[in-house]
Amino acid sequence: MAITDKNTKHKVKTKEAFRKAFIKKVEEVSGEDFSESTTRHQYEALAELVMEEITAEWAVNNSRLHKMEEKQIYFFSIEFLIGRLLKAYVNNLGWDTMVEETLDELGVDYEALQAEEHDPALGNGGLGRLMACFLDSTAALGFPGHGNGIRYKYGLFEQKIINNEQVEVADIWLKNGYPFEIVKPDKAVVVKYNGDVRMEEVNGKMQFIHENYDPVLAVPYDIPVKGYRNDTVNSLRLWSAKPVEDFDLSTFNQGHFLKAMQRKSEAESISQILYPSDHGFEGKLLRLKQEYFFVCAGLKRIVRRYKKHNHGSMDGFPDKICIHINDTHPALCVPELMRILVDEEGYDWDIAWDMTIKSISFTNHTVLPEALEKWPIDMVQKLLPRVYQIIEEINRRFINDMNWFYPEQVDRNYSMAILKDGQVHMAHLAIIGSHSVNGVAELHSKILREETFKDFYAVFPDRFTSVTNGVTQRRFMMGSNPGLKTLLDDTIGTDWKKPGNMCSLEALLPHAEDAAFCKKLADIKRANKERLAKYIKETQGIILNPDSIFDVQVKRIHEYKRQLLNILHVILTYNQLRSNPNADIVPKTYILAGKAAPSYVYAKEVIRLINVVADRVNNDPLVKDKLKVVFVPNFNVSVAEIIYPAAEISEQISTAGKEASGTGNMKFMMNGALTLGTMDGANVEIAEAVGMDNIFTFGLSDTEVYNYNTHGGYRSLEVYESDSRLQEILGQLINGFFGESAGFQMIYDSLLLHNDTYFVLKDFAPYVDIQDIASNVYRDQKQWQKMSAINIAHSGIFSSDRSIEDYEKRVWKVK
Ligand code: T68
Repeated sequence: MAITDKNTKHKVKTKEAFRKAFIKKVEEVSGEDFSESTTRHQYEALAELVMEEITAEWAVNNSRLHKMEEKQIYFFSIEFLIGRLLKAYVNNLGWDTMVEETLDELGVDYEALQAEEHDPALGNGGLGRLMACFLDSTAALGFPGHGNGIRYKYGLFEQKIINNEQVEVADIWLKNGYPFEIVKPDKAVVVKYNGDVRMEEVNGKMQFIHENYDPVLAVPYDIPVKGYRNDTVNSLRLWSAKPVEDFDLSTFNQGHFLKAMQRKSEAESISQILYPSDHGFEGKLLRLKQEYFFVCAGLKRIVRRYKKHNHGSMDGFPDKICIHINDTHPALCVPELMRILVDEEGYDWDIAWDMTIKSISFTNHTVLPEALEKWPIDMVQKLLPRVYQIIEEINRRFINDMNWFYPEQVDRNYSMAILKDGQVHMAHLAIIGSHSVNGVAELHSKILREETFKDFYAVFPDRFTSVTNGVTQRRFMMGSNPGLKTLLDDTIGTDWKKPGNMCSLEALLPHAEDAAFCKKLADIKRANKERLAKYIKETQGIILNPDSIFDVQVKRIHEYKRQLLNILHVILTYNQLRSNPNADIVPKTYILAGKAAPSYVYAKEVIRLINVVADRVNNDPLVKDKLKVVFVPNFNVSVAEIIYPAAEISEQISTAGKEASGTGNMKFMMNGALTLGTMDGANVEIAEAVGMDNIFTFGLSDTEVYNYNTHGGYRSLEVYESDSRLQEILGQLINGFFGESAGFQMIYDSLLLHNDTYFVLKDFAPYVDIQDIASNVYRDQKQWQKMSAINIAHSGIFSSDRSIEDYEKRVWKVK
């Protein structure tokens, strides 16, 4: 039942109709009178009403899309970190005021109702969250764009902090069901692993027959992606793995019950877990199965749909379909599409290759060598025998062409091979098989061109482009910071909220000088800080001082992101306060959060250090209200939505050249926090947008880091020996200062014995200086609020609407 008025095409969204429908639905889902209903029932009821409304629109959309009038974009990604959806749907439907008022009148706590939704953690961090922002923007702009990924049974682990250490707990996100997906068993497809490939001549043509394979069923679950107040509803399709038959009956009948069950669980294991590492390549067979799983299943459905529309032919496919691969995890799209075109559709190799390249585009998300995917050749060959043959042929032709065009460069040509050193180099496969390769910020794209993929850039200069990341303001500002949204509406009107129009926030600039406006901005920040303080008090029992600066670093824990630099500075401040408790410092609260990959021992040590320092500092009566440190456990999308609006300083302090873009930096900026960071990733573009007077930058440049790394010349010990502050702090890491059992030898050694790979000590003094400068500016609240307003005013280019428009113009050319 959609809440519709039968006389008009459009839905009636009167409060009265909604109120009636809501009460009725609550009674249906609970089987009780409304007055007896629980928050859970109310959540389920609202979710159902929302879905009924959206699915009606979805059906209309899907039949339009099936006509293939427009070019369609498919995002292939191993992660989609979508976050809670209920409120986003309500807002995108334009139901927000109606729902808020009605629930309020009915005495229903809307916040508590939303908290009933288990936050789906189907991604690690930036890469997966970017996909979710892109889906939101694609729909908001009215483009037909869909996601294709895996429906993991267990999302990213829940992080608990026990005895100051990270403990991982399974995330059973589906335990109470998930109301926003529709399972489509009739659209399931078979994915084939292992087996043998045989050649056979049929009608004078060679055919490749894949036999004796292990089949796995891929079952699609579709989640609607509703555009902001428009009639677009796209789809996020997540695939779940099932055995083709629930039991292998023949095995079962022969009395091998355990064996039959084993087959079942082997199949299901493919979509069981999300790999919890965001920057390390493990090379596990199960991961390779996952990669082929969603690639094969996704392409099958897209091809089937296209052929249905195109009278059974794949001709013209690249004019109607864009396959966008999010990092290299879906790079098997290249040989798989070739396999379909050549083996199944009978195209000549060259034509198929041309179609494949025209269809596929590739985004790279990191330059860290340890994250680059390289699969052992024998593993790929065994698991995917036919796909591997195709990779071999792609590689053979590529090297042949290279040697033909560049006969004098055989070494370089070989270095670009897909197959070398016994491995399949997935980035090479992705570059060779795409018409477009992009980095995610200007600096990152420059590093790709000049360092990481320099040889490819020399050969395919036109293939390389750059699209700076963006984030959806609808979730990370309008949704999570309603106070700010209203202030902006009241100050400059509501046009800035139209999709694709966030740059009109620049109209705010003249108001940055206006004391009354700045006062309101400060009041909103204050309220958001109190909201976060309340959350932290309730969940952790720590009491924060809302008059202190809220200095925030929230992101995955990684050496290159340098949470260590942050905490060393905290220890310095603590030492200063211990020697002079009356020092005139601006009170400060350091808030950190983030998960470490379970196998990343060093990152877990950093988490332990932060928590140990927090314990010590927060319980020392000497520091009073001047210094607090909080590590917020289990950072995820919903926690993030409370933290960003409350932040005043956004810590973006990665070693220059290492953070491809960062997207948290953008979320902070739109909420009025000032960036304190290195000239890395998109920080560079934030600095350009706001001007150097409105950002706090410090530290080595990417070129300086590069030069040290290539020519040497950095000795961390020298820095240590010349800075007594560092001597004291590093001493405290190992001399029992933080308690007998709280030594941090591993961290100490990395900084001094192993020459500090990420230049923490080198950047320490400039970091301390810039922190002091920021604190001093904060004393001048007028100045601070002005800078904050300027940051908000220039944040429009960091909307993912802008990113999608750039992709549209530079890569997909949908229009
Ligand atoms: C991030 N990468 C970048 N990777 O680090 C960040 N990796 O700078 C950028 O803003 C963001 O991508 C979006 O472009 C990741 O988040 C992963 O999560 C990841 C996951 C699995 C394997 C490798």
